[in-house]
Amino acid sequence: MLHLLGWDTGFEDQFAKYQEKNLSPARVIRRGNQSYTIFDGKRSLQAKITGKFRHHSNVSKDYPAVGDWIVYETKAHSEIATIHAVLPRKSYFSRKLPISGGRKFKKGVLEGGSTEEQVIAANIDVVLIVSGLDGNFDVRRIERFLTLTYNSGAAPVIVLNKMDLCNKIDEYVEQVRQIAINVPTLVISVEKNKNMDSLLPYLTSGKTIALLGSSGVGKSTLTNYLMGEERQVKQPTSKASGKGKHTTTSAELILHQSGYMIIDTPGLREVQLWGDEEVLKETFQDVTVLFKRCRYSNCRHQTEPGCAIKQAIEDGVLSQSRYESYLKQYDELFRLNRKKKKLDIQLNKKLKQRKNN
Ligand SMILES: Nc1nc2c(ncn2[C@@H]2O[C@H](COP(=O)(O)OP(=O)(O)OP(=O)(O)O)[C@@H](O)[C@H]2O)c(=O)[nH]1
Ligand SMILES: [Zn+2]
Repeated sequence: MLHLLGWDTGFEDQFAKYQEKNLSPARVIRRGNQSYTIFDGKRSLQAKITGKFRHHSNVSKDYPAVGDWIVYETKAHSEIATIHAVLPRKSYFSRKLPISGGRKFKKGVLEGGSTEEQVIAANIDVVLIVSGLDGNFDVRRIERFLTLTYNSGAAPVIVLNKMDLCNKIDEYVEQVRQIAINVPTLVISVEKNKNMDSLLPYLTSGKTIALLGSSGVGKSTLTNYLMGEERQVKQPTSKASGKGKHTTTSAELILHQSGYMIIDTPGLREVQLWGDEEVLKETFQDVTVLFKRCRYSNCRHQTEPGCAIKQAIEDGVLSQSRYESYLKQYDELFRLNRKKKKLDIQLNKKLKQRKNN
């Protein structure tokens, strides 16, 4: 049963030393506020980490994330479990979490504040990098998601969606091929149900899939197409509320009846944001370094005297198109950040509601 959840000989070896202690392996399918929902292939349990675990975990990266294989203990007939360990990850996506204040935008770059790495999803085999073939097609963005995916340890597949809206498909596919020579590239339309079978080779039993891509490319549409109603998991009865029957909640690791899994968490959906932060800082250094040379610290680089940007463009040191490309990404980042704030507010509301239940 476990192998259907992605259990393999690698995890088996890692687990050997716990087996003697009467502990069992399970996979994290949801991360709650104070607890985790874990699934062992037969049933789901609510699990908390032990005090000892907390004591030995120095950084948030050590804590369980959705997709992790954990080692747990439970009493007979109990639906509550304690997590003793997290097995080493095959792959993971993480984000840098601000742990102290002072992080803010300064002249278009994020500066200051300390950050800590938090794992947002683990043990993903295949990442579908979804991109639209409509007006938003951007090969640089695909390149960024490729880098993120390679860094995670998962294998990328590029999914070009909305083929129904495109009459330059060959041209776009060629652009993708040039930045991703050996990466499988699929051309589909979820909405028009075109070429959907091309996904099948990657949706195999025991494999864990995740979707990455910018806003509006069709990630939700594709996830719903693949998973439909399969999100719901039975939740054990809450002792506090004493409700007599199982309640349901939505899993963040969703098991398809044919045997593959999709990880879909708000955190993973926002991976694009951190990618963009990094891009602004790293790839536009030639632009951002100029901001510091403008005469006025609040220079808007339009008609202000002593503007280093204007000067650089006049001198041919900075090209107009390069600067515009920076502005475009800067706008996008702010748009996404506003969206992220909204998401955070919604998430906090949900957490509060859950606490009150
Ligand atoms: N024409 C066309 N539209 C599509 C296709 N797939 C999805 N869409 C539409 O694209 C829009 C955005 O799709 P979503 O699935 O919400 O995109 P998303 O990537 O989840 O976006 P976020 O939730 O913002 O991250 C919706 O209006 C979909 O109906 C397609 O194959 N063709
Ligand atoms: Zn300026």
